[in-house]
Amino acid sequence: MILVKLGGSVITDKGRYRTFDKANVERLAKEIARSKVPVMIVHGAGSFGHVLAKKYHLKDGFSDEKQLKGVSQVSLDVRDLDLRVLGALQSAGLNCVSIPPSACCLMDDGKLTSFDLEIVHHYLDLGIVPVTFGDVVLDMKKGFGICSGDQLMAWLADEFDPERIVFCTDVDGIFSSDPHLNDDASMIEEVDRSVLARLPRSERWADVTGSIYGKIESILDLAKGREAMVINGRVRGRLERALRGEAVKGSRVIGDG
Ligand code: ATP
Ligand code: IP8
Repeated sequence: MILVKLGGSVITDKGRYRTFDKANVERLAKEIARSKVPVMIVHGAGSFGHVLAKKYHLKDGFSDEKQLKGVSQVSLDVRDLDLRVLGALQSAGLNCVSIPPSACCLMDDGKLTSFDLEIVHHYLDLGIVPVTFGDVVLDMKKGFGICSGDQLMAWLADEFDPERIVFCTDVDGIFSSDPHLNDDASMIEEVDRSVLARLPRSERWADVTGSIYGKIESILDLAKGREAMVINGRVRGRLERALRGEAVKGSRVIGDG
């Protein structure tokens, strides 16, 4: 089984609230279906999650009743996004079901501590593709919090030990600096913790889960003894070839142990 993350930068326009990239998601769905490889899918929240999560300070947990409107709206928005992704996957011929983290996950002080996977196992056994996503989740310490798709990827990788792990973003891989802001940025083919420490920090869009740096941190954690790749999900054919095990342009993340 291959664990795939469709990043928020690939399925939405992260700079514009609730802008779904239908064409790209439909193409990716067809690529996944054509590859005929068993997968489990996680998707990011993109502009359906990060914009309001930032506005209402949801990552910091409960401090004010006014935030509850934000919890409710973000929860609604990410479900809306998830339904659109599921629709594209189903139209491409993949039988899939949604696993909403708000209903089966718990966090403690911002860290995912519980994700009941018995149900996910049963769907996989039936040959149905489970699809989960970055969401607002109950937090035992803070009341609520934001669970990123990257945290879910780490949890699923530990439980299911996938053959390969593929993260799709809107750039070719991990670069020496943000390639959208710096034309001289060069792609780093092999990324380890020392690379993360050297990366200059910048943030183009609201991102409450640590942007690319939070992502590299999560991938370093989950990549122990496993192959994890960051590839460009906006380039036609790249995900399909990666799923088939062909060599594609991208960054390989090498875990600590
Ligand atoms: P989400 O977490 O919402 O699902 P995502 O998985 O698509 O999003 P982002 O967190 O948006 O991924 O990370 C990709 C973005 O990170 C790129 O659009 C790029 O502009 C930005 N970025 C900043 N620094 C770097 C870097 N050193 N290498 C690669 N991308 C970088
Ligand atoms: O897009 C964030 O998940 P991500 C989830 O995978 C929300 O970082 C609700 C902002």
